[in-house]
Amino acid sequence: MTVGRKNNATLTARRYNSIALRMNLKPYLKSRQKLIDRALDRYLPKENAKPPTIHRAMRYSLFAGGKRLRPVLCLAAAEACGGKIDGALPLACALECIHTYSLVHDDLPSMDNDDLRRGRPTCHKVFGDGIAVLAGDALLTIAFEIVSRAKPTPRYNMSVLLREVAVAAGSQKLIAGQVADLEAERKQTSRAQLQYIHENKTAAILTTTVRLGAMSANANPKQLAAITKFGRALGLAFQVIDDILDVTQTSEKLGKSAGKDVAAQKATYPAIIGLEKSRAEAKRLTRQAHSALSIFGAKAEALYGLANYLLERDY
Ligand code: GRG
Repeated sequence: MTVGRKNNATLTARRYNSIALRMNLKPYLKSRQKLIDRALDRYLPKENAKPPTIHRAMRYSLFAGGKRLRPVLCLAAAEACGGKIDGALPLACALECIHTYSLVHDDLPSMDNDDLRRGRPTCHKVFGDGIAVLAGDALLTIAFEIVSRAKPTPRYNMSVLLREVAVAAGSQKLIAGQVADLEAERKQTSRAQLQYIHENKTAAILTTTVRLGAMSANANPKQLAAITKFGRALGLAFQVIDDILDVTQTSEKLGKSAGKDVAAQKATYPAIIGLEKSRAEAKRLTRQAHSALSIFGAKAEALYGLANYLLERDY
């Protein structure tokens, strides 16, 4: 980094820090989560819609108390690019459905075999393996139906939006990351392989989340590139933090089984580079995410605050 760019990043950080101090993130998150929950409730078939079992299972996992970080970030990205949250809402909800599908499938006995998710028994524990597989499938499928409700913008038509979602959820991104993760268990994993897993399993969906928000605001190429940089860095930071929390927190606090990564000999940052270096890496990536926001000025204050919020989770 040149001295000039470094100064620029420091200035941006100072400016945003003073804005972020003024922004009270808790009520902001609460009101956004409410808005997203209401929209998801509208988009999903009712529990008693035929066949009720599948709709109960979909809703059980979708309304289990997730933090809604991806949709909140999608709406904030739309605002950073000068758009309105209404235009981004279907895209935000679609991504939450994909995220929930991935959690339901990840928890299955044939994958991570987990009993606890979002503080309650996992989908397959309540509905059985077959229905949990189908609930995941149905959540993935409905995501595309929800995307089709979005209003395309002059630079991004419906096929661009659909492709963006399909690629992020597909065999070369989210599923690629999950495959690499499964194959890395109980094996020596290099830092480069670990980065591949994190980029695809976690950062790809997070990047698409913010890109879709930007697209709903008809972002120009420079804005979209900056949002993409932000999403990638934040996605990687998020996963490093998640790896740290798995080691340092209790199951009760996490709402999912803690210590599972170590037990399954998973490839994680703390396992490969140690806890202290992992913390430093999470901070470095968050700084990188912050400096990507410099072109947006005050419009990106929520994105800036959200990145800080993720970093400052108690770990
Ligand atoms: C099954 C194709 C397929 C993929 C599974 C989601 C996933 C990939 C694995 C789950 C385990 C994991 C560590 C995923 C990385 C992303 C992550 C940290 C998810 C948890 O996200 P939060 O904390 O969860 O936003 P909530 O419940 O708040 O939405």
